[in-house]
Amino acid sequence: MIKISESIAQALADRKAVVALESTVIAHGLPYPLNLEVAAECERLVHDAGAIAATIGIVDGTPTVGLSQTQLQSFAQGQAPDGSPIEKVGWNNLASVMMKRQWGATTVAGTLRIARLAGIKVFATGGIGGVHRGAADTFDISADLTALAEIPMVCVCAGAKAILDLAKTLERLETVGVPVVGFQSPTFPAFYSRSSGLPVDSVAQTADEAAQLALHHWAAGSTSALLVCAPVPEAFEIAYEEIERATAEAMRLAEIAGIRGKAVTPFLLSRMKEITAGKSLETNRALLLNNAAIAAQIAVSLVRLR
Ligand code: PSU
Ligand code: MN
Repeated sequence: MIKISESIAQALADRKAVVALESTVIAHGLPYPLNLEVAAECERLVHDAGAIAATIGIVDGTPTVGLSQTQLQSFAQGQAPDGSPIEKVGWNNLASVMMKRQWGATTVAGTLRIARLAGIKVFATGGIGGVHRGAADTFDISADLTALAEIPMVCVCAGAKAILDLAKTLERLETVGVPVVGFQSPTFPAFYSRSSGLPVDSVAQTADEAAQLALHHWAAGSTSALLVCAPVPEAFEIAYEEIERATAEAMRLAEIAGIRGKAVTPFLLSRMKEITAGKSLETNRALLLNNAAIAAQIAVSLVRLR
């Protein structure tokens, strides 16, 4: 039912380090051609750290682990070869995209599901989805949290996207039993900024420590993910107050435009880009690369420690 590229299948059979990467950030999170460059750079950084990169998406209805260069090109341009748009795929529409033989970019939730089917243990993204601001009225809570609750995977991120309610997102993660681990950080990062000021459950100073935490988490009977949160490198940080102002403005525009459901996150990210005059893109790129490199180190540690 899923297609795994030859080199990734071989790496998994040989119990080598593999890192899963998502495709929604490519198709719906970043503009072309920056998205294509970032996708390639993430894969290269994973390889440089001694692991195999597996970028995941739905190609012509088939969940595909290890997208080819030409497939990545289609995702980056947001269009299947026949010109139809590339769907954003979570848990609610995975089956229909498969059945209708469409192309789909997988979110954190969608990617984790396929990565588990492939037997991958480590995944990297930018920021996870979570509890949206105003969720008390809209009930908008990302399926990423459901996925993290159910799938045993090390998920490396720069916290949850800053457009969310971070305190409520942390509460949900606690409720579903996902350990939130700061990577060399005592606080939960706020995506564009290094700290939200909110405490994490524990701190890992090294990739080995993060891998050890994951092994203990699963040995203790848990079947959920471990969320490893790495702050964006300092040189690319945007001040928290600046991001708060931009977020408020982006949310105001979303309200006026009547944006709902799965269109909310891509809409807000692209308004953030305009409001910050492109600065948010540079930061998004930097944190994606940082997370991919850390995930690869953790994957290598996991293989060695097992
Ligand atoms: N991180 C980024 N950019 C993104 C996303 C994450 O730096 O575009 C995507 C992820 O695929 C995540 C999704 O799963 O946004 C969350 O969307 P929603 O809030 O609609 O569940
Ligand atoms: Mn949502």
